[in-house]
Amino acid sequence: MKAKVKAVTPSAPHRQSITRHLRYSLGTPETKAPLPSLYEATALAVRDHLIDKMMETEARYEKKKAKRVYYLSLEFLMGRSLGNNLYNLGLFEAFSESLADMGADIDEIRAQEHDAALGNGGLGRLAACFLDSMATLGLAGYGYGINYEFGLFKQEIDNGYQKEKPDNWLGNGTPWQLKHPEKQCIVPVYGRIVHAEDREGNYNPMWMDWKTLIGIPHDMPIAGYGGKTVNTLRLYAAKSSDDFDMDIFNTGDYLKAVEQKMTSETVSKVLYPSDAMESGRELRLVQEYFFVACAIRDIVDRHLSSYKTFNTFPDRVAIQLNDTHPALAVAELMRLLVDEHALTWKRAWAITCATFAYTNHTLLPEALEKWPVALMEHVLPRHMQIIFEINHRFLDEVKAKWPGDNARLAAMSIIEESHPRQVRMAHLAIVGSHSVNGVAALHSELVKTELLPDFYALYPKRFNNKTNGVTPRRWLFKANPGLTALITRHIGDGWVTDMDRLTGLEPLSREPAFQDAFGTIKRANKEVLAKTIWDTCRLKVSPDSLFAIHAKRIHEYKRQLLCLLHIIHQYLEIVEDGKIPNFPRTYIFAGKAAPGYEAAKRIIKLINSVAATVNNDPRVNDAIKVAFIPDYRVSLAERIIPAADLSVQISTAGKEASGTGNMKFAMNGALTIGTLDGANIEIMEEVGEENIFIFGLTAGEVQAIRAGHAYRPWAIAESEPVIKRILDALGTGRFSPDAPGRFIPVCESLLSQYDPYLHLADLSAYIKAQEQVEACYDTPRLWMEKTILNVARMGKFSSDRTILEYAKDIWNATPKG
Ligand code: GPQ
Repeated sequence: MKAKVKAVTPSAPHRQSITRHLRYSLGTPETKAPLPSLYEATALAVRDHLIDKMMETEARYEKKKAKRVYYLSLEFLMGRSLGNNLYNLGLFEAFSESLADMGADIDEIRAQEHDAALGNGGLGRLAACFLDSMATLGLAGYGYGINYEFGLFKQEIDNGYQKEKPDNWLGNGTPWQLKHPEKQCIVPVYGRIVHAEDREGNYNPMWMDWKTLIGIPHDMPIAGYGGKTVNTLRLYAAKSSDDFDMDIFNTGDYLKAVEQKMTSETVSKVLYPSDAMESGRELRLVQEYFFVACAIRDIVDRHLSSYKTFNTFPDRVAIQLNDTHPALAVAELMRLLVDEHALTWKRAWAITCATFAYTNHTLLPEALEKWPVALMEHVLPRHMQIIFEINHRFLDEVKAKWPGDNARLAAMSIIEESHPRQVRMAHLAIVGSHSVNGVAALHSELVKTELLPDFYALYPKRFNNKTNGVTPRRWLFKANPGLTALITRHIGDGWVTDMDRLTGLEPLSREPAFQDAFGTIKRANKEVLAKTIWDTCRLKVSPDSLFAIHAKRIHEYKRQLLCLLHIIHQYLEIVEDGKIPNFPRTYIFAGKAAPGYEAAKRIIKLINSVAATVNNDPRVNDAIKVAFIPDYRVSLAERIIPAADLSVQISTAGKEASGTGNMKFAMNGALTIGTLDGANIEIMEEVGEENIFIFGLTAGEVQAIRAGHAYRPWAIAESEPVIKRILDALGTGRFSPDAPGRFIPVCESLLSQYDPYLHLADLSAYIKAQEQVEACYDTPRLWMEKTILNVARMGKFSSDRTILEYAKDIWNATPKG
C-alpha cells in the first residue's frame, strides 16, 4: 500500500520525504504529527542524504587509497546536529521551505533536538570541531569513541546550589546514528596469564579465563561543509553476549547470570563528569580499554581487507590519541600484532610508533592519568605484561643515553615505583608515538621545558605544537546568522572554508555604516540572550548594558572567583562610595562543576549569592546585574557567545593549555579581557595588543613566585584597602546573611600562601584592566572598530588551519576532496 503524498512542489522539495518518514518510520500521519515526531522525521529525511554521501565518500577513499586518520577520544561533544547538517549539506533553505509548506517552523523543530553531550568541555568539543574540519577538507578522518547512554549531567540550580540530573539523551534513540549489530566487536577483559612454553621452548603467554565485552558500533555521519564529504564517527555501545554467562546459567543461578549481563552493559552507561581531573575508578579503566580495543580491531580489519599486509600500515593509517585516555591503544596494537598476528616485537614496535601520535591537553598534575599496576594487572593482565616489556626496552634506551643516572631512570619510567605502583599513561603514550603535541604555543613550550623535559631531551624531534582552533561553521555561520549575512554581503562567502578571508573586513572597521550594522546585529543577539536569562533565571537584564561573559567549566584555575571579586568591588563602589557608573553592566556566568569538586560547587553558590545581593539592592539601581545561566552546553553556548561584548579569559598564566571558548567569543565580535595564558597570547598576536585587554602575571612570573615561595596574599590584602574591603565583605556574610560564615573558606583559600592560582596577585591589575574596558566601551565608535578588527583577524583560529597542520606535520595525509 502506498501512502497518498502530495506531489512535490518546487517550493517544498523535501516535504514528501519528511511525510514518508512520518508515516513509515514513525507510524504517524502527517496531519497528527506532534513537534517531536516532525523533528524526528525531518532528521531521518536529512539522514537519507547523509547516508548516500557517506557511502560515496567511503568508495572514493577506497578508490583513491586515501590515508585514514583515526581520532580516538573518550569525548565527542557534538551538541545538536539538525541545523549543522542542513547548513553543511546546503539544504537549509529547501528544508525550511518544505517545513513551512507543512505549516511547521524550522527553528521550532530544531529546538526539539536534545544535545549530544558526550563530553565535558574543551577537550570533547575540540574533537567535534576536528571532525567537522576533517570532513570539510575531505580528509579520510574517523572519530572513535563511546556511545554513552547518559551524557554529561544536566545542571539545575536549587537555592543557588548545583544539582545534577541524569542526561538520558538516548532515551528514545537518536535519528543521527546507524546501529550496526552485524559489525559487533568482541573484546576480552579480566582473566589471567598462563605461562606456557611451546615445543621449541619459546615462552608463549596465554590469556585465559577472560570475560568478553561486546561493542556495537553506532555510526554518526559527519557532513563536511559543501556536502561533498560525509565522514563517520563510530561510537561503541557495550552489550553483554548472550552466552556470556552460560557457565553461571548452567549452574542454575539465573539471576546471577542476568546481573552479570547488566554489569557488562554498564561499561558504556555514563560519561565520567570530571574535566581535567582523574577519576581513578575501575569502570573508567574498562571504558578506556573497551573502546580502544574495539577501535583498533576495526582499524586493523579495514586495513587488512584493503592491503593484506602490515608492511604498509603506518603509510595508510594514522592514529591520534586525544590525551592519554586512549593510551592503552599502544599496548593493544602491540598485543594484536605480536600475539594474534605473530609479528616480531621489533617489527610490531616500529609499526606502532610510526602509527600513533599523542596530544597533551593539560599541565595540571591532578589531570595526569595514572593507574595502579595491581588494578591494571587485574583488568588487563596481558596488557600489563606488554607495558612492562615496553618499559624494559625503553629504560635500556634511557640507560644508554644517560649511563648511571638512576634518578632520571626513575623519573622517566612508565612505571612509577610508588606505593602503590602506578602506570604513567602519558609516558606510555609518548614512548609509543612518533609525535607529541601541545595545543597552544605557550603550552607546547611548557610541555617541553616543565612537564616532560627528560623526554624532550631524549626525543627532541618528537615534540611539536598544534594551536587549537574551532569550526567557523558551527561557531559563526550557524550560531550567528545575522553576522554571517553581514559578512557575506561584504566579502562573499569564501570565508566559511577559508577564514583568513575575514581580513577583508578590516577596511570596514571604521566605517560608521558598517559599525552600525554590526552593532544592530550584536544588539539583536543580546536581546535573544536577555530572553534566555529571563526564561531560565527570571532575571531582567538590559540589552543596552555591557554583557561580560565568563562561560566555561567551573574550575579554580579558570578563576571565576577573580571575576567575582571584581564584581564585588564594583558593587561596593556603588553602595559604599556612592559611585555612579557611566553605563550598566551585566555579568553572565555559565558552567558546570564536577559533582565531586566541592570548591567549584562552592563557587557556583557564591556566584548565585552575589547575584541575589547585587540584583536586589535598590541602591545598585540596575547598574550591575549578575546572572548564572544553568546547564551550559553546546546549544546554549551558541546563544550565549554571539551576545557577548566582553569575553572573560582570566586563568592563572601557565594553567590553561589553550582554551577554545576564547576563540569563539572573539570571532563573534567580543573583546577579550585576559591573562597571558594559553591561546590568549596568540589571539593577542593576531588582533593586536591595542584590541585586547591583557593584564596580570606571566607564566614565567607565576613560576618565579612559586619557586621563591614569595606569595604573600595577606600582605597584599593589608596594603591594598580596596582588596581588603572585598575580602571583608565576603568573610563577614554580606552575601550569605542566612549563614554568615559560609564563604569564610573561600576567603581563607584566597589568603593562603598556597593558593596555587594566585588570585590576589592579579586582582589589582584585573580591576585596572576592567577600568580600561569601561573607558573604551564608553567610546562606542572605538569599541566597534576593535570589535570588527577582532572578527577580521581570527582566521588563524579556524580548526581547518589546525587540522591542515596535523595532516601535514603528523599524519602525512593529504585532503582527497
Ligand atoms: N581540557 Cl586534560 C579539557 O577540556 N579536559 C581535559 O580533561 C583536559 C584538558 C581542555 C583544556 O583545559 C583547554 O585548555 C583546551 O583548550 C582543551 O582541552 C582542548 O585542547
